[in-house]
Amino acid sequence: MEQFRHTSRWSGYFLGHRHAASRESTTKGTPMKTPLLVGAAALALAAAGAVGTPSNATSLVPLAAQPAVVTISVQGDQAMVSPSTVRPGVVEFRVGDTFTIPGPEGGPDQLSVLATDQLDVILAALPAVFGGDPTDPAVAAGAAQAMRTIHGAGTFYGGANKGMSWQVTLPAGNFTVMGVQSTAMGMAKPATFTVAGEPRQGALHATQATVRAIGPVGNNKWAFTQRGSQPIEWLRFANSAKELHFLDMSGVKPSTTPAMVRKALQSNGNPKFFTGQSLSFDVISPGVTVAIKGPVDAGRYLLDCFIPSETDGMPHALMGMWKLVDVK
Ligand SMILES: [Cu+2]
Repeated sequence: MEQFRHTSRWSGYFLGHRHAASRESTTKGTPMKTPLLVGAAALALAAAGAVGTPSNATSLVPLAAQPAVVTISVQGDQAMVSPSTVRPGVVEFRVGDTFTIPGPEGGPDQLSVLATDQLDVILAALPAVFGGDPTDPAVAAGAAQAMRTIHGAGTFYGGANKGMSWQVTLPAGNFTVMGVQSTAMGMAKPATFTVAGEPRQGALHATQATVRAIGPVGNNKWAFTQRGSQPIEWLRFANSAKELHFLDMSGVKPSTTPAMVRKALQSNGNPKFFTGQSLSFDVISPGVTVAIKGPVDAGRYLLDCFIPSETDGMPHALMGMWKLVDVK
């Protein structure tokens, strides 16, 4: 499952520990970590206004409906956020492309946003999430407890790789930006920003498809819908379940079948069906919905999440939280 290590932050931790031996033989922190989709998103960003706003909308949409734009990045080992205060409502986060943090894993290449007044509790619990082999009952129990702690200690509003953008509705309060991929969790020193003042009008950007996490605790599933046959320029990701979830959306060969995925999940092998394309989006809490800026190219994808279950510590994907979908 080496591919998962490259395409997901939290799953990377989990599988990184599980496959510590094989990791030693690979070039640390380098290849395939920059998925094609991320590159495409960056290009779209560079093209700026060309993509975003239909010409007929520019004059009709009042300025108040435009989301606040917040840029998050890393300088040295310090997470950065600008501006430091925004009004409640839809916020568009743009992940800067300036950060590189040295470290065994190459440092965080994903920055995440959360609201918590117990950051120390979350940081202390994180190592147990990635504590090792989940078939070890003690490890699994520790991971489950850690997830219950993390779930209860904050609200997670997503996170994305450098060059990516997403929108989410934020209430008034204090928020933290941090990168947690480095082996020293939270190695990118957290930055904070404040949401305060008169609420802004406006809704999340229109999306052409929705990925939804559903199901009760211990029995999470994915649901996917694409409206019509419009290409996916923006993707909605909603957590309608009861546990924390991240989204891995990895391109797979068109011939990939559920049986092949099932077999891969049960083995330690490196599946051959991945194309190298992927969209990786960090944890959102139950009740949170985000709009992620794509595009997402047409093709077959594997949706998965490797967050340990709050029930028994088993990674969600190993409990059935994966789905093959065809993007038109
Ligand atoms: Cu999950």
